[in-house]
Amino acid sequence: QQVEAEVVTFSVPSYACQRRTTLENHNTVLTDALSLLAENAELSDEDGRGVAFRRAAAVLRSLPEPVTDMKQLRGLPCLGDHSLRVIKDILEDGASREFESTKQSERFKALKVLTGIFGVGSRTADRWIREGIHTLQQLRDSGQSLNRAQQAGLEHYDDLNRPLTAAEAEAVGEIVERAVVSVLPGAQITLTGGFRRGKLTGHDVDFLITHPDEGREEGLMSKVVSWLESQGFLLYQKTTRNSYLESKDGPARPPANMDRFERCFSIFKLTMEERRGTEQPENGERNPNPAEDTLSVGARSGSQTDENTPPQSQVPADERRHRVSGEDGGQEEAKPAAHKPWRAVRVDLVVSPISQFAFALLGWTGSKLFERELRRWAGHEKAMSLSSHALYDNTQVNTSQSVFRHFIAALSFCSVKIL
Ligand code: DGT
Ligand code: MG
Repeated sequence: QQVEAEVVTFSVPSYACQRRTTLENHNTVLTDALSLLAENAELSDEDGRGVAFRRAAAVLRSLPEPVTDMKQLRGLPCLGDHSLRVIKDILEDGASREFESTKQSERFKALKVLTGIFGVGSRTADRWIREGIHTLQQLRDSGQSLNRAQQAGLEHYDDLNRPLTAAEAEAVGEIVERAVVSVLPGAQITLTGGFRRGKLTGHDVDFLITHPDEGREEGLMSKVVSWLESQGFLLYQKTTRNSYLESKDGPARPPANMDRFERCFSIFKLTMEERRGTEQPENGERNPNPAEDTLSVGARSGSQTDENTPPQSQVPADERRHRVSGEDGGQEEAKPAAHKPWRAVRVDLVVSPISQFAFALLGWTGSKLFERELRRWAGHEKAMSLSSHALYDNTQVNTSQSVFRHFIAALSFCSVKIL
């Protein structure tokens, strides 16, 4: 009798925030399939199923080598029946029917194209699809009223769906730095989001701004935005003010996953000069008010609600950047961007008081699953509530700062640098 060939099994901690996951992925076929199914669930308002697929994908992404046999998965956390079925189909039959049919489905393709428009969430996309709109051209021809964000999103669709490089993120960082230093010397900006995690490409550039003296950051965002606007750097911006102190349940205990910092969702105009890192001429030919150009007459601003949700945030970057490729994309591209001397870039600016800076930085570094898992771990394993504003020991009152030190000590096995 032959001894069964030895099967390598893996040991993986339950929470994503307890795992060291590098950018190297040995199981891309499996994780691509699970990520696409997660994206489809999220776009269909099935968040629970979306998270389950994301957790399963994250476990496979953390493995040190390719999975070749279902036996290797024994005892691994976060692999539910549905995910295991998809993995099994791929390992044993070479393909998952569910993955293939979802990927090819007209509805999924339309949801991707439409939610690829900045300012369009899954509910709006779903409504448009029910009205027979599946492509950008059909949307343009439909006479649908678009809010200001969506108009800008449609206008800059190709740019905003093309991945940004780290060099472009750096160029944007220099502009933001110039803006911040001009309006409040001593203020500090920190790159957050995917680029802070070392990703080579991203869908936007995220920054956190603070000042070492508590309170000096108040009013900073509007000045930064005015400076950027006066220099012609903004194609679109929408600022939401800080609502942390005025909310009825804050500052005592903000609900997890909510963030009430003053923030600016924007679209920058990044010219070739900035991308090459050269200085702009003093008297360049910039449009002093380019944001006006993006508005078409009769815009019904506020008639849609998606502006209030974080644009594109439900959709993973890795999928987003391929939106316009393939059959749909080929026909959708309005004009080739090749010879344009600038590109549109999504930029998120967040202002935090220094007292909440560590939490804000942790919260805005991502990834989304990491953040979710960190909060789940804090709640379930440490009886603490973590948000982007504070950390509370659920068993005590008013201990956020000292608790944070314990928490960070406990986190030392993670590759998160806080300050
Ligand atoms: P990408 O797509 O290449 O830009 O990848 P990320 O990881 O930079 O994703 P992004 O820019 O959507 O968000 C950056 C991180 O900031 C994300 O991992 C979690 C956090 N974040 C984003 N939106 C919100 C929000 O509305 N509230 C809070 N608390 N955090 C957010
Ligand atoms: Mg980002």
